[in-house]
Amino acid sequence: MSLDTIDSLTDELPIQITPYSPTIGGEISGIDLSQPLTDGQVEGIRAALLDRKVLFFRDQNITTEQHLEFARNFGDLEVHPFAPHKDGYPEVLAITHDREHPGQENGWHSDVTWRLQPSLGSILRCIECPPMGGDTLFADMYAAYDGLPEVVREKIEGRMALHDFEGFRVRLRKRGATEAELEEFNKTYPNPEHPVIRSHPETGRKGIYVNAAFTKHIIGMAPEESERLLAILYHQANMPEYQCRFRWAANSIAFWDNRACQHYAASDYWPNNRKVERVTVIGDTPFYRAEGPTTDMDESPFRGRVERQRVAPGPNLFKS
Ligand SMILES: O=C(O)CCC(=O)C(=O)O
Ligand SMILES: [Fe+2]
Repeated sequence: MSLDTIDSLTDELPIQITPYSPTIGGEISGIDLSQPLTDGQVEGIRAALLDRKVLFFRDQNITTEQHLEFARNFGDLEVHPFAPHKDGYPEVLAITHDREHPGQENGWHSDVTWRLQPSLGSILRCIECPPMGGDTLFADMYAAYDGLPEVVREKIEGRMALHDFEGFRVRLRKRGATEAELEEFNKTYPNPEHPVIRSHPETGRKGIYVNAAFTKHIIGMAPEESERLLAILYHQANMPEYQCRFRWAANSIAFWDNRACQHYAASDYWPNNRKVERVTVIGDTPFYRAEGPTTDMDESPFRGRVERQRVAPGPNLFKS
């Protein structure tokens, strides 16, 4: 869907969308999230999210209740079993970093892919912002998929990969969790298998759905081959052509589609404080469908080295 058609979707708008890059990111203006939204506004935001993969809002001085209310427009809310939440609000993840607790979300990932049903999206609000640094980067996983050479796609289409919450296990141990408690978590959150390439349930588009934080290996593949292909797939998120970058201010909000993009919080602001709060909308079971539109552009806008990169040892699969 083009940005122009989003405007004409409803009579309740206008909302304005300022794109951040050719395929990902858009800043929304003309909406006050402290007020209940009309159905038209919700539909407009949903359509913009599907097109842009991540939306940004500025100067939204809202309460925690209003943050939750906004998120509920898009589905039921998730309670994170491991990460700390805001006092009295189990559905609000509190992510606070300071001199004693440096930022640690600086790895490309899609949220909670260790769940059987990973989230639809997350709505992150900035409470306290460092004077500089602490940006969040987002990478378009459709574009990253579209940019893969045919020889790589052939090896991974239809494959499944195993996901695990290992990073949280390490943190839980540090916080003093016993092995018996960890065993309970392992039982409650058994390792899911998700498609390496996921079809988006609403747009039908295919995107890379493995991430360096939670994916372990590709099922049914020799370990070296799995490692090599995962290295190629993870590297796609690193390419600036597929990214946009968000500079936070207090009361800024980012709303990302966790099914279509990955994110990375730059940890370059220590020893300053950075405080954000996240509300997460529950998603569905990921699936793969062979057919599907690969791009909504006449031609890929990405040219040059992005098509010739070498990212793993061995033959360069990006060279045709
Ligand atoms: O702090 C951020 O900008 C993002 C952290 C993160 O990975 C998340 O909220 O899911
Ligand atoms: Fe995240």
